[in-house]
Amino acid sequence: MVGHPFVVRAADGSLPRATFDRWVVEDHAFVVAFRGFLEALSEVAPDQRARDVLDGGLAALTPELEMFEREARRRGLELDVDPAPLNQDYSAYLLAAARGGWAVGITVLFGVEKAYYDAWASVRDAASPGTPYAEFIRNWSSPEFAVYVDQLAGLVDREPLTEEMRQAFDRVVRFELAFWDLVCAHPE
Ligand code: MP5
Repeated sequence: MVGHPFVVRAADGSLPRATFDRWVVEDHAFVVAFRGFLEALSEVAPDQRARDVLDGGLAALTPELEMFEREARRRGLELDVDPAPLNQDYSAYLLAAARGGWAVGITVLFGVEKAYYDAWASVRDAASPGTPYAEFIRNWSSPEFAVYVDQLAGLVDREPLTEEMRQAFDRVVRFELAFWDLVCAHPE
């Protein structure tokens, strides 16, 4: 994932403006849908410890959505658009995973967040000090976010590993790669 052209080019500053614009619009729609996934997962959380970790994740979504809205205003982007079919498929998969029970749902949540931690930590490590993506880098590669991802890993590790969990994790990885592909493959 960290070798994907989106991540590599965000880090070296060569990402076309239109590609990042498309990512802002699609990812904003993803995060709006993702909130529904987190709420559905909270409902099947097995105990208070799990609910507390998920509550932290839900609370972080308000400032995160504001960050997307600020960036969209700066870039003159319309956020109220129909998400691409792949983005809708990913969101539908997340909701289905939450309804499929806690073990699969928490595995999916861990995969989604770990993907962004690894990607943005890799951008952070290679980007120049003047990077236009500083706010996004901070959002997903801060020490606080690393702690959240570790807490999610801890919740996954409490569950006996099943084939369904492995399959769910693999699906998340493939959706994440397809998401980067989607935003890179726009007409110039
Ligand atoms: C995340 C995201 C991280 N924003 N977009 C995609 C496609 N994958 C993962 O989730 P969150 O809720 O923004 O931390």
